[in-house]
Amino acid sequence: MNKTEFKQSFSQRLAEKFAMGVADASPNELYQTLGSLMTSTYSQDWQQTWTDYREAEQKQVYYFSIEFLPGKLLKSNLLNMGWLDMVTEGLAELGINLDDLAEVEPDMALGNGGLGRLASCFMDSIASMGLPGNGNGIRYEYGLFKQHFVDNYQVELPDKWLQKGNLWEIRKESKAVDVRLGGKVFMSDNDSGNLIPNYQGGVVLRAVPYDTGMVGYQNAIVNTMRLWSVEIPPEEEENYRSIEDRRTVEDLTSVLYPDDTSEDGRKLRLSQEYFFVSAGVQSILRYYKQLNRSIDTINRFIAIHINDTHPAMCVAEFMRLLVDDEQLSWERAWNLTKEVMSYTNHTIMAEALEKWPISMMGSVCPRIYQIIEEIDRRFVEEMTGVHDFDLIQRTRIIQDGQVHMAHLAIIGSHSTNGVAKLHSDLLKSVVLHDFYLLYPTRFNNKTNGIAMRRWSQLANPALSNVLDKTIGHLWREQPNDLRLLLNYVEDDRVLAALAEAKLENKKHLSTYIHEHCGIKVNPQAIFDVQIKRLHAYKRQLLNLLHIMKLYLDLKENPDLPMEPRVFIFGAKAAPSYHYAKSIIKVINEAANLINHDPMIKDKLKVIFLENYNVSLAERIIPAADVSEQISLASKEASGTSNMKLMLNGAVTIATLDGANIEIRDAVGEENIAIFGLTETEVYQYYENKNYSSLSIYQDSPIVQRVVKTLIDGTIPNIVAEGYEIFDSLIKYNDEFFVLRDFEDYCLAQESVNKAYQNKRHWSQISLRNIAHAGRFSSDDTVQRYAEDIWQIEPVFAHKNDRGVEHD
Ligand code: Z57
Repeated sequence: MNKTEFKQSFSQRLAEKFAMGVADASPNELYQTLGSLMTSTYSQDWQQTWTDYREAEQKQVYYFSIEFLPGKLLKSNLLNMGWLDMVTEGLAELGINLDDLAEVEPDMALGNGGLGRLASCFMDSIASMGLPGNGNGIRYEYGLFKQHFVDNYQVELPDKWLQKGNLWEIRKESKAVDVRLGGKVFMSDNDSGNLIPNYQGGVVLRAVPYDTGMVGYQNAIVNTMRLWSVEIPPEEEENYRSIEDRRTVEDLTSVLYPDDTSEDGRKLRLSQEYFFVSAGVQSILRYYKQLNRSIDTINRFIAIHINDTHPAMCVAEFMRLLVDDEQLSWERAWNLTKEVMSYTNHTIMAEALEKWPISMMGSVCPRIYQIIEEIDRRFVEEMTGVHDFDLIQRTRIIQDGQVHMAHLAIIGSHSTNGVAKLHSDLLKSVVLHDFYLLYPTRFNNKTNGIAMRRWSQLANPALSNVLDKTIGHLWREQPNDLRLLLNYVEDDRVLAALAEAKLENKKHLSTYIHEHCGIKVNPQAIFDVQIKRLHAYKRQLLNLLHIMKLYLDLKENPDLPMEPRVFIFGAKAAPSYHYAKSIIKVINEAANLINHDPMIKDKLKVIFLENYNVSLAERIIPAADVSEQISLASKEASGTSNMKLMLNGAVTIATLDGANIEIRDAVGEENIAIFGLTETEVYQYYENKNYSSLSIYQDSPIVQRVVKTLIDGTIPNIVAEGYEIFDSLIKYNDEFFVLRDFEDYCLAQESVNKAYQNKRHWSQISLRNIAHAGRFSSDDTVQRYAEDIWQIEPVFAHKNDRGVEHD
């Protein structure tokens, strides 16, 4: 399609859909029109992709994730279709600004943070690499809550993202499957003498899939993200007389659990997990049976990936279908299951390692619980005599009346990976050490990555233009080509152009800040950004304490030589996470104090932007000068905003945690500000049990002075929160060693302040960060999963192989 044809089709589609001309249409009507033109265009490729995979009988991966966080799809689909420039220009000629249309698309926020966003970066990359892969998840009626501040407290509002419809999804009623929940199960022999389950009571629910096309980058591949929604099967309608009965069913896929990292054990969550696992695995088996291949070769055609432990019941559900329905022997089924399954661990935080009471699992999915018992029994039997008793007891699935989901995932799969080098090493040496002794070859690392095109081309056109003019446009397809930038590290014109692009982005963000917070910030100031979920281990508190130090220093000496700084926060707290909400309140009150103190002027501003989400990230990241990655070493499995900020030229202040270490290795010591305890030192404190925040507090006047601002009235309106946080630091011995790292952090901050004084030097550091960011492309990450874990190949390679064979 060319521009003229596009303009014609667009006007025609608008007339057909809304009986309107361009002049009368609202941005939403224009958005709906453009979207429908896009979906009806790529649907041919989508259908062809299904057919190609099926006809080539290609091995496919199914990525099971309880969260997906795609954000907006309009521009990224346009880019991947190869339509972005044509549509931008065509619409402009019709008097329409594409950005106004993009604005009305609701963020698809079916995830909390890093884990869900990673799943969506992977979906983009899997399609873009031409890999046969599908997402499998839940179509929540409500996405992650919208965050508002009222009286500087977080308030949560529902996210009704589906209210105006969702033009990217297709409801596929014909592909629905039934999922059984609750009731009891008894095993008995059937006529042919096989053991079969008999179900009594419980409910049968219908899982209806909604498919969203995952458009590959200019390769005519469209993969599928399949999200399941619950319905009452028509033939069961009579059993649901009351509104409450119906509501109990609808609740199942109604809301996303708003916890990040910590798990709150609720029956509804367990039911959600079984629902999307069972629906997904059943539909995979239905597909496989259409191929008319022996069930014994299913491992050559299907890979199932378990993203964190939430879908770990895939192991048992797959066993159930092979043993109960396909009547395979346990041993044959078990070997196939292990070959099909693989698992990624995303955290070492103990509270996130899911465990379910056996009574609850027995009542939600009784047959699955039976199967897990049998897996556990056979595991103990197999290991007895080979390994010592205590090791077996520590690694078995069922312990102390609980089902350990990580144990199930590791035992029932052929691969367990962490998400950054340090994290994967810690899994082997500490967190999952016992399992490493049992299965050393199953453990591997896959450092996370990011969807380069979204986080550079789409989010940062100003920088992209500079890159095109400097190193050509190949970096857009080959992120490693960003290294060519290093040739220009002494080129004043390039350095100035990079600084100019950054300033432009900072001006845009300043406008947004003014519109949303009523505060004017100076675009020349250092924009210092910490954007991530609010969590004690991520230590937003450390950032705040340093801000209070600067504030006190400035009050004492208003002429302090200091580059003006704008500290920018974006963070949601889980609604039930009291401490995290207190941190938000305190940062907001400190911001209010500092921003309105006439003595401080432009030197220091603190901005906490409401409702941090994917779209807001796309505004903030291109405008960042400094990236705050300050978790306590060992606690952040990887982090991914660290990669996005680096790609956009921000300079990182970091602890040696997660992927920060790999960022340092990439850019070199001189181009990153490292501070704080190492993971080894942290573990030494644990071993020796000799951390004392009180002695640090008592020995350091500066720590004392800053910590006291929490309780001495310096920060107004925070009596309860101030004491709560003060106590966490002093009375409860500072679980995340904030005070221990404080002074070192201040030094790192001072080095950043110094570096910024020399603009040319700063631009050089920034350039080196951009130049080395290519290695964090999720295209490469999924390629490594494809080769090492899933054993899948791009569809093109397959086609080529065939072509060569037949010639
Ligand atoms: C989540 O977003 C992450 C881990 C979890 O266990 C849960 Br639950 C949610 C995050 C990690 O905290 C990040 O460090 C990591 O980068 C991200 O997952 C993707 O791997």
